[in-house]
Amino acid sequence: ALRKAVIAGNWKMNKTPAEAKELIEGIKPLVAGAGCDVVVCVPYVDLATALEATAGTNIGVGAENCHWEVSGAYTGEISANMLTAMGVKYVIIGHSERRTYFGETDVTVNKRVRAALDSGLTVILCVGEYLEQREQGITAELVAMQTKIALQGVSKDELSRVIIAYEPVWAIGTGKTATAEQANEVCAIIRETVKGLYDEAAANAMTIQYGGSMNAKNAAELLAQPDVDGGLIGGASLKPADFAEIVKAAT
Ligand code: 3PY
Repeated sequence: ALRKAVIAGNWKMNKTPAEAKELIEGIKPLVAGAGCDVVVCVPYVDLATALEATAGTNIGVGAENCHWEVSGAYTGEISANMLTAMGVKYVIIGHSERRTYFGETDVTVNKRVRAALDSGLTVILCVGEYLEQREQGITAELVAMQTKIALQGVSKDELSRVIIAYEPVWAIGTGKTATAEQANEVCAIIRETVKGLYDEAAANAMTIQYGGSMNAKNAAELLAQPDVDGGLIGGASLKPADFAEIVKAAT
């Protein structure tokens, strides 16, 4: 790949703090000295443990979502400022599970992206189509639209803190992976969209990950694609040896 890869684990709703510590201790020695950036995105309750366990290592810590207000009457929500105050550096925004099960829309995704950037976080912005949309032939338009709306009000300078993850929803947690060519095709469409919104330099500098059942077996082929700059890793990020294998494939 042309850009430095970013491999980020998305733990989803898995691991207690004690289990998080054990998992990170398992990952640490296996990814030390990695040639790509390594991130673990963990449940809110695991953040303190993850930050402590990764201190002084090459592993960055991220949350899996954040709210768009700084504070207020939003029972159950966590603000971006709360995350940066803890030392968290990354946040996933707009994962398809948030969009599908928790009613998030392109508009709320944009608000969260704005808040995250305002508070200094690096955003891992997820976009991707459902199977019906792919079959209907609207993947390119849909993913371009998701990207445009999510980046509304984001300046060119701020783009250095935006990573986009292309996650075809039909490949998430299903064991189905997009072929390397399919993944590259849509990552390239996202890059074209960024070029249209900003310019060629911004598009060339943008880290665009593939996500959706990336694992130790298929990572090398996906990561060898010119427009795939890393991965957002679901299930395989919960297994140190598999996660490390993916990190190695990205190096
Ligand atoms: C998956 O690999 O299933 C993911 O959703 C990664 O975010």
